[in-house]
Amino acid sequence: MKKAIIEAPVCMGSPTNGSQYAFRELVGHGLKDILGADAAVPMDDPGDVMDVSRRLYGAVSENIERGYFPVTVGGDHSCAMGTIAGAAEALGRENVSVIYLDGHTDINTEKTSPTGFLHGMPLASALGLCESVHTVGEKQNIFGENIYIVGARSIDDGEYGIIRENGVHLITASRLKSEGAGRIAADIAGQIKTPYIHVSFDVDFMDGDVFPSTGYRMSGGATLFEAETILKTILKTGKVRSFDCVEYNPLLDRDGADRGKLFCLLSLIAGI
Ligand SMILES: [Mn+2]
Repeated sequence: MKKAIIEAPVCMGSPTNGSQYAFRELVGHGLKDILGADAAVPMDDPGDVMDVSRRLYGAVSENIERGYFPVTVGGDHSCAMGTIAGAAEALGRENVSVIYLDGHTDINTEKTSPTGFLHGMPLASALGLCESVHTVGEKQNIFGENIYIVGARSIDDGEYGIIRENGVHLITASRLKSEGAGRIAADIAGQIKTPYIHVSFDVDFMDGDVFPSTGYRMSGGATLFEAETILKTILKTGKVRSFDCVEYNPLLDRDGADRGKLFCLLSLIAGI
């Protein structure tokens, strides 16, 4: 499938600085070749978090409709408000599952968030639980039973209730470790009933020692092998139709070692 890399130059949704440069850094070092992508689309004059998400909504849906596989490179994870809404717009919200690979659950609303940062809210926004000012596309863009959060190990109190009430699947990092990445990924692939999958991959899905170039370094996360196993199995379903890669901070990656790891993982997309 033809691929388009889309820039999400946004870091205002989080308290850290640097992830907004990831697209330029990765594309500058050859991400287009790694992915075999036909296009890399920068975003000029990005504006605020919601402005970026609304433009991503348009860019992702248009690219899918034109037969492209959009790979959105953030930026902080607030951009998933736009990318999930865009996939739902193009494919139909009942047709899309979201596999959310992340050390956090990112399902706070304005009311439950301890910090107020929008990068902790994209899944709540996609479920239609946030205020309209923090909503993109339809009020609700995805159904809870079609969301699979994998690898979380930092979950706020209020998020547990939202996950339960909305039937969201939560596979914590400790479960990933105890059951094994291969089995977890195969289970999810078997459970998914929709024809399409949107993958939202936060690099803090991986352990902070494995991949330190990110805003929130946390222990207990996935190894590179586990990340690779999960991505391979999900991609093999043939259902993945759009992809986000977020929260890589090139300012923290002085020797480019993490960029190399990321290229290894993203190269798996080249084959689809
Ligand atoms: Mn995240």
